[in-house]
Amino acid sequence: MSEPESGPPIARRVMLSMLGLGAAGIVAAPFVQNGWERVLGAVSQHDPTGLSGLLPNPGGFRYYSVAASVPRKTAADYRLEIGGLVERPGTYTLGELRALPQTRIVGEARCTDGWRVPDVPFAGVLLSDLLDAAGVRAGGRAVRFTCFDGVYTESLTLEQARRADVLIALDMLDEPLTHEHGGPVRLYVAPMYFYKSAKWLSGISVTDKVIPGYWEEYGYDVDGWLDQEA
Ligand SMILES: Nc1nc2c(c(=O)[nH]1)N[C@H]1C(S)=C(S)[C@@H](COP(=O)(O)O)O[C@H]1N2
Ligand SMILES: [Mo]
Repeated sequence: MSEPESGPPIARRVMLSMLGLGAAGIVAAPFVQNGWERVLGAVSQHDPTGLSGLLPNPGGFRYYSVAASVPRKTAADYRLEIGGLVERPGTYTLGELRALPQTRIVGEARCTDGWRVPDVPFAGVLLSDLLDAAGVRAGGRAVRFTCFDGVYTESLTLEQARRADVLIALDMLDEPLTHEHGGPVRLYVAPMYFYKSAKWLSGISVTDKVIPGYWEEYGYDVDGWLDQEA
């Protein structure tokens, strides 16, 4: 696991320009409660805009978002699209996802920034069930995930995506996923670092090869296994 030396340059410019905005910028930023934490340099590699992780810190989590603002989606307007190299592309509502067989996994949430939360329950639909329902076509080798924050992306090989510990999670901590934790639907890749668990999931696309995700473009491993730390 290699950490990037510095955050993405564009995001850093955004952060600096936000500091210049002062109170107006802070009020406009939905995730920010305290400006001082950023000023003191408490900006993580995963949080280059400085917009997240500043809320009260329940149970050791930090809330991360690389997007400055994320629309809220409810059962009424949430949709998950599945497409790419599949026989039957389709769209699921939240109700349709809830109606499918649910799997509960208790795992660790471990960020490369150094924090970890053990024994976190996640529940939802096995990604493998959705892939089977869609019917992966012969050339399918990998899965690409997109998010309704409009920015974040992730990827898994098809073999990884079909594991029994990879969930399209609807619940976290035995409650419906909160907006801050990526609700109403996030990916949960139990055997990998938490950056693989894309929040605000809106798209699943089967591809012919792995397309590196957001952090992977900045040097993170596509294979983010927890048991192979550097
Ligand atoms: N859409 C989206 N998903 C994301 C991220 C993000 O910035 N945007 N950050 C990732 C990282 S680095 C971590 S550690 C976890 C943090 O999840 P949490 O905010 O629920 O604690 O979400 C992952 N999924
Ligand atoms: Mo992370």
